[in-house]
Amino acid sequence: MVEGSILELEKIIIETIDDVFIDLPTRNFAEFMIILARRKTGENKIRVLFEEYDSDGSGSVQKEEIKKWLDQHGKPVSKAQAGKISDAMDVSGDDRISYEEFLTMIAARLLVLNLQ
Ligand SMILES: [Ca+2]
Repeated sequence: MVEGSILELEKIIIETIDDVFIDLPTRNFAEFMIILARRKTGENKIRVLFEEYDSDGSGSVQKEEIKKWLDQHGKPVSKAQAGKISDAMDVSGDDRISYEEFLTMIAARLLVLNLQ
């Protein structure tokens, strides 16, 4: 995906993220991300959230970073669960989540929630 379409996807997400209804509590990872992103302030909530996961600043998120983040934020998961979450987002199969893959997951969930 070229940089322009990533920005386009970001824009669509930011425009719709506050409008969808989510049943609480949710066990859906994408919905949990939407809830967390809503609480962020500033222009780009989604990137701020992604950068929290990317604790080593590499530009992509690995399953160990997902586990570490969830453990630190009161949603502890096993290594296997973190692996499942990561595999679900990892469209390209390179074992790391790019920002584009992260956006794609959130956009897909927003679309489903919008259609309900
Ligand atoms: Ca990383």
